[in-house]
Amino acid sequence: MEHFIFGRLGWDDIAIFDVFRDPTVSNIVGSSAGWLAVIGGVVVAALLLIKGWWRPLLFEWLNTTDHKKIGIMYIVVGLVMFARGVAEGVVMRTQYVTAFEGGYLTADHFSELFSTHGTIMIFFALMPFLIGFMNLLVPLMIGARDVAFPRLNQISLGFTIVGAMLLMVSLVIGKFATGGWTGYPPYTGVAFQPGTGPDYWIWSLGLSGIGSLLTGLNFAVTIYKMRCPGMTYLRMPIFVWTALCTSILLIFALPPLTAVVIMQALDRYLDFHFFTNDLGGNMMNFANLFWMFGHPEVYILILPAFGLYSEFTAIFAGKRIYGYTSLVIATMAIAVLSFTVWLHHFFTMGQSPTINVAFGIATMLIAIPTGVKVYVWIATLWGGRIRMRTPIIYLAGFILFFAVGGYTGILLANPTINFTVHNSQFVVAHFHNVLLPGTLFAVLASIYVWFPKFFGFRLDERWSATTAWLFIIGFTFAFMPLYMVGLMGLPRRSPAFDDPSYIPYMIVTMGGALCVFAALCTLIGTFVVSAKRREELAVPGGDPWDGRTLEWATPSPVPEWNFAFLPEVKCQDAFAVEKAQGSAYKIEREDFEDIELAPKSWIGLTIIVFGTLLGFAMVFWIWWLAVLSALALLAHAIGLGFVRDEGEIIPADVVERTERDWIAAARQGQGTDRTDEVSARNRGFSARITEA
Ligand code: HEM
Ligand SMILES: [Cu+2]
Repeated sequence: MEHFIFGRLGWDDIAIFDVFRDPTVSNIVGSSAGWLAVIGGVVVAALLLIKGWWRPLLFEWLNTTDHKKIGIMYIVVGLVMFARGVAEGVVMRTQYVTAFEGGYLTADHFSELFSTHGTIMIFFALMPFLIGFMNLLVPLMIGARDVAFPRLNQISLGFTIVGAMLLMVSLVIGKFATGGWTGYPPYTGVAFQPGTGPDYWIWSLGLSGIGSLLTGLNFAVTIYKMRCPGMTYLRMPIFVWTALCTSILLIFALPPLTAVVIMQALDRYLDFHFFTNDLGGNMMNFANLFWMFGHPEVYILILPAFGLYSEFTAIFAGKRIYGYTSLVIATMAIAVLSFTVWLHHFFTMGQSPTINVAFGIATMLIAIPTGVKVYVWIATLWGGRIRMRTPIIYLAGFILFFAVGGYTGILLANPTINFTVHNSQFVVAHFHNVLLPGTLFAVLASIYVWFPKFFGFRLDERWSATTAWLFIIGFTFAFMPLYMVGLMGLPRRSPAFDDPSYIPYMIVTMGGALCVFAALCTLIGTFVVSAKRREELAVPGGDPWDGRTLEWATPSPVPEWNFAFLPEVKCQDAFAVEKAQGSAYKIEREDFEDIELAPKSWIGLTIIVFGTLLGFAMVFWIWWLAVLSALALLAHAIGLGFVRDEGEIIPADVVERTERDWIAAARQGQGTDRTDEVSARNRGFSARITEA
């Protein structure tokens, strides 16, 4: 049935029509999701056209190489995908409530749901969130004008969007994999899944993985090479340290993923036998390679989050971080150890007990540096003047829950215990327990903290705090009961069960999931309400929370060139020290110079368009389109070598005027006391200026 023009794409693949062909409940749910995506896309396109937003989108955002805008785009992509992921979570939890009667979705549909949900949450929600924050903060925190390779940065974003696009397309055309986010063969091999599913998984991970690898290289070089004068390693903010470790993890962890994805593609497309037992392959090759990436990946997701917690804990406790050096050492230790434990993901898959024990002990060792960190945050709070703002609500939730998640991790690291609970809901409880309070809460809190820096106004406190409470309460009810049902024996990834005693727990967890969904709605509400009150919440002074690191020593929103002069630092927390000594907000030099911004580029858009076409063509065997798209990408990449493009020059007088206006305003500004920092009086000027 292969066709030259359409490959194996046929009418039956248009999933949004399934509901008309066969209106079962499962098809109604699946097609509705597809229609929602289509209608959403049409509405967005219409708005872009009617309101004329396509112009700024195209000429200010999609072709920019500004690290701040790229960071914002990463986070927006993350939020869109996160919304889909949460909705899928709710649908799955509803399935579990009806699972005693066999569930309202087919087994295949349920499997597709947990596969897209897991893939989305890990690769297209949490990773874009954290890489987004690395983009936003690292150059500013080290006193640089941009990352080392701004255009490469755009390329990374492009590849990430390609992966996300493929997942969205799979909602409408064809089916996604049913093999979970880990995609283990032989189940994802051609023999069991000849359709498009595993191929969607292969290309979305494969292509977005290129982007993540390039991000790692870019940020490692940025942090090694672009630090401002005086910014020695031990003066870097903790977040920069965690970004450095994450970059190194990305560089070493992504290649095994790329390798395993390519091998799986060769197995599926060209009948290789890397992972098929009967013809000399071995599935264990897949498991090992995948988790050589997969375990460091969880630290890619948690280390920058730890960095964010460290930064804003110091800010909202009003003192410097306790135990800076121990945090640095702990971060490095975790990064190194994270490469030595991958086997704990398959204790039950046939190694000798000796090997299991070695990996179990290595895993438990990670608890030591992680414990150090938790103590450091508590010690930072201790004796501080803590302000109970939204980020501290998230922090409190995090410290409590993360302790639970960490302990259950130690339980799972014990091979004997692991044999009884592996593949049960206990595991689902564990990883949501570390990922939601660990990474998601850090990201949500950080959106609150740094939003004013990049948009010029604060987020509404009441809405933000409500969102935080809803997430915490929702999380508790959605995931804590799963430890119990896991111990009682309910497997994960199971569309049905035959023991009625699970039902009450399932009802509670569905309630929790709905509460998380409500939190998602109030999160969106927070943005809407705050945007409406933007005048009142504006913080042109740039320093609404009495910040400590260099990014706060700029106006809000930050000008495209970041700093008029590259800063020179003499200590940690340079801005906090300057404010305390009364030497902040001074212009000591007159030699303002023209600043050349990084050139704009269209390579990102080329990648989004042709990368998505390439992935799609490979999934549906449309070979001519695949070749053409690949050639288009190659041609643009080669072409780049021949053009000499120059960035926009910001004239010295514009730089000077911006700087002087901001400083004059800061010197006259009514400084806010910390007690009324959420009131309209907070214009982003620290109280100390008026004292000085
Ligand atoms: C509203 C919030 C969420 C709900 C209700 C939810 C619910 C679920 C459910 C029901 C499953 C399937 C469990 C099973 O296999 O039986 C699942 C799997 C999973 N979830 Fe979530 N989840 C939520 C948020 C998140 C977040 C924030 C992440 C972040 C990374 C995440 C990552 C995962 C992963 C990796 C899987 C495993 C998928 C697989 O088995 O391949 N989830 N979730
Ligand atoms: Cu692991």
